[in-house]
Amino acid sequence: MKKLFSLSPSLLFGLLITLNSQTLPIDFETTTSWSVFAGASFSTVSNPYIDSENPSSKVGRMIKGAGQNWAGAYLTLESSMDFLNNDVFSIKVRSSKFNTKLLLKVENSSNGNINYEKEVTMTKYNEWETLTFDFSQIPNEIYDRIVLIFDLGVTGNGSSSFTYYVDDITLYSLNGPPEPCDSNLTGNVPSGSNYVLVWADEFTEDGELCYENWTYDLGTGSQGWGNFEAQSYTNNSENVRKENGILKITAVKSGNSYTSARVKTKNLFDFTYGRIEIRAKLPSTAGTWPAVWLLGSNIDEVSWPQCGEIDVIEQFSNKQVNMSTAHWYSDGNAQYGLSVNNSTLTSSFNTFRLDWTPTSLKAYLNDSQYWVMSTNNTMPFFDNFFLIANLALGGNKGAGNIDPNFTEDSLEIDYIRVYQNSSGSVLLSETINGDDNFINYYISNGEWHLKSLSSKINDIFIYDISGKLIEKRNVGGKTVKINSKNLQNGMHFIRLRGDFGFQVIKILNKN
Ligand SMILES: [Ca+2]
Ligand SMILES: [Ca+2]
Repeated sequence: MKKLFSLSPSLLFGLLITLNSQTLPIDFETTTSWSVFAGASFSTVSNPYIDSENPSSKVGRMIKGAGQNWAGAYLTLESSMDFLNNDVFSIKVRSSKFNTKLLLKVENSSNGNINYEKEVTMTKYNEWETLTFDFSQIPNEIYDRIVLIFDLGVTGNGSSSFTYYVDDITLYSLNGPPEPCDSNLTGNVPSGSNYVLVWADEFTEDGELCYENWTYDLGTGSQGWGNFEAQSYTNNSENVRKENGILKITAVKSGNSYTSARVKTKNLFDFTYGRIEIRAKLPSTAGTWPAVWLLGSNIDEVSWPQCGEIDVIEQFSNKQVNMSTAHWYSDGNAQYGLSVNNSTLTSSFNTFRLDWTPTSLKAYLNDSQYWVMSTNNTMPFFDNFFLIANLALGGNKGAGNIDPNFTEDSLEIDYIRVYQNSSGSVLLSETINGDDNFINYYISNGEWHLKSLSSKINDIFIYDISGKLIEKRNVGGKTVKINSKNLQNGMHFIRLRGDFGFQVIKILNKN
C-alpha cells in the first residue's frame, strides 16, 4: 500500500522559523538554493502551466544552455535523507520535448564518491507528469544532496525544448515502515567475566533482516569485489532471509550467472574491542567462499587495508578448514592468519569466536583457541569496526573452481553476539579542545587504558568531583593506564594535555 511520508514535527517547525528550508519535500513555494553545473540555469518561477495535475503557484525551472550535454542542478539539504524508512522518490516534471529523461542522483555533499542514481523517461510532454524513482536498493550511506540532470548527454540547442519544470520532490515509503529489530538480547554472558552483551542478532523471526541491524552490499562491486568473484549480490529473499531462527545467505545459480548476498552493520553498529560469537554452518559445495568478518568503520576515509580487517569465519577450497586472518597496512596489504581443522564445519553448527583486546586478537572454534596475534599501535585495531557476513563464489583468493553442477548452497548463521568488557566503571562524556584529537579508551582488569590517536600525551591530571587534584603524572607517550582501584568510587575528571591541546574525560568509577 502506498503510504506518503508525512511531515514530521521538526520539519513543520523548520518551515515556521525559516523560509530558506532545504528539507524534503521540495515544493518550491518557499525559497530553495540550487547550484548549477555544465551550462544549466535554475530558478524558482511562477507555475506557467497551472492545471489539475499541478495547481501550485511556484515551480523550479531548469534551462540547458545551447551546446551543453551534461547540464544539471543540485540542492544540498539541511540533513541527510532517511532511506531506512523511505524507498521511493516522486517528482513532478513538465517538458515540451518528447521522451525527456530525468536522472535523479543523490550523493554525500562532502564525498561525491558516495552516490546513487536512477533515470526515468517521461511518457508525456507538454503536460505535468509525476515520475517515480525506485530507491529501495540504495546502499546505507549518508546522502544529503539531490542532483537533477535532464536528458543526460543530449546536446541542448537553447530552444524551448530544453526548458524543464520540476515540482514536489518527495521521498516516501511504498511498503510502510520496516519491521524493527527484536530487542531481546538472549545471549549468555560468559560466567566469571566482566563481559556484558552489547549487541546480538538471534535471527528469530522469519522474513527480512531487521533494518536497524543490517544493510546490504549489492551488485558485483569493482572487479568482482576486488577478487573477480562470480556472484552478484542482491537483497532478494531467495538470497537472504531469516528462516526458523537461522539467517540463510544463499548462493543461487540461474543460467550461467550466480546471485548471493552480503549483509553488513555499517553505519548501524560498530564497536572497539570485545568478544564476538557466531554459531554457523558453512556451505559444502566446491567454489563457495563464506565469510563473517569485521571491517574498519573508517574505510571510506582511509580505504583498505588501512582501515583494517579481521576475518573470524572464512573458508576456502578445503571444506574441513576455517581460517581467521587480520589484514592491515604496512607497505601494502599485511596479513596474518591461522587455520583450524574440523570435519563438521559444513554438516553441523559450530561456534566461532574472536576475543579482541587492545593488545591481541585470538580466535576460537568451540572455545578452543587456534589463532593469536599481538597488535600494536602501528595497526588499525584500536578503532571501530563493523560486521559483515557474505557468501561469495569463485574468485582468485583460493575458493577454487565452482562445481559445474552447482545449483545452490547456503551459509547458515544461528546467531551473532557481541560482548564487551566492563569493570563497572563508565565513560560518561568527553570534551575536546585544541586539535582534532580523540582519546580511545578501554577497561581491562580494573585499569583504564587511554590512548591518543594523534600526538603524544604529555601529562595527565586526575580530579575528583569537587575539583581537587588527586594525581598529576608525566606521560610522554600515546598511551596511559590508570588503576581505577586507586580511585574512590564516583565521578572523576581526567585532563590529558599534549600537542593536540587538552581533552577532559569524565569517568564514573565503580569498584
Ligand atoms: Ca509547487
Ligand atoms: Ca537463532
